[in-house]
Amino acid sequence: MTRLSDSLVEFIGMQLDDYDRELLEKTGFTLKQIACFAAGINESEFQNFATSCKVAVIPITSGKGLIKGFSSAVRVIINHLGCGDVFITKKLDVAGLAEAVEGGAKIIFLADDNQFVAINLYRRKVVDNAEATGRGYVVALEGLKKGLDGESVLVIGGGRVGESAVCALQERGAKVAVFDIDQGKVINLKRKYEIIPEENLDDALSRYSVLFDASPACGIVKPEHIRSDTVVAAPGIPPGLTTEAHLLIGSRIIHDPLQIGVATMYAMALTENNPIRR
Ligand code: 2YJ
Repeated sequence: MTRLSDSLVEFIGMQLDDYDRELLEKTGFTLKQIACFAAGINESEFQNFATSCKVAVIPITSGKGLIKGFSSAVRVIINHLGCGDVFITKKLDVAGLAEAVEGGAKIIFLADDNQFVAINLYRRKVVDNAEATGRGYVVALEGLKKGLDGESVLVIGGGRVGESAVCALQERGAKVAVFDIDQGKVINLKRKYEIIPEENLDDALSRYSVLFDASPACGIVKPEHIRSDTVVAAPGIPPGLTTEAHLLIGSRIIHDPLQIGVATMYAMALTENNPIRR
């Protein structure tokens, strides 16, 4: 899993309105709508839950330590979705957790270098960023492509985000192929889902125009793979496109470091529903 960096998160708060406008132009959905669709709730239900729900973000120093701007980016994203009652704990780690609970938080957000979770303390529900990111980006891809039913989609990367995407893509009627440099991950996914395993990435990229890039590799999607109808959902950090491929694809790509994942975590943590699982 790629660790986020200060520079990736520092401007998220300042640019969130522009980000949301661009998302709407590309996908037809706002960030809130993407989160709600991914979590399986409607916007008014979301609003009802959100107004009565205090949220705390707890900075965590373990591993490589704090990422400057990470907690405030998470806070601003949740604020942007309509929750006015979000605070970052002044204390860190365990003391921060105690402060969050004593301060009446119903949902807490916390991340170390390996895992990023939202926990609804009242419902005893844990939402993992990887699962939420996969589900949120599938909704964004659906908007970008104007529907995924019957579409063939290549998922690059069979890790936690990739698996969540496979599951959500199949729920939306897509035919899903998976490539991972570690073919063992593809074999494991094939045991659980009806996927088409791909062994050669270059060859696969020449045949698919709907791509879900859940891999941390860069420079794998090249200009020759980009067709006029190619669309890409790229939650992986960095995105797998070369600079030239990125220029060619123009606005037919969704990529952000945190926004869709955090928004979807929040919506999933608020609701009682669990998205359909196998
Ligand atoms: O609290 C802090 O400032 C840090 N402990 C944040 C650590 C953030 N964690 C990561 O960057 C992980 N690799 C998970 C990020 C998942 C984003 N898709």
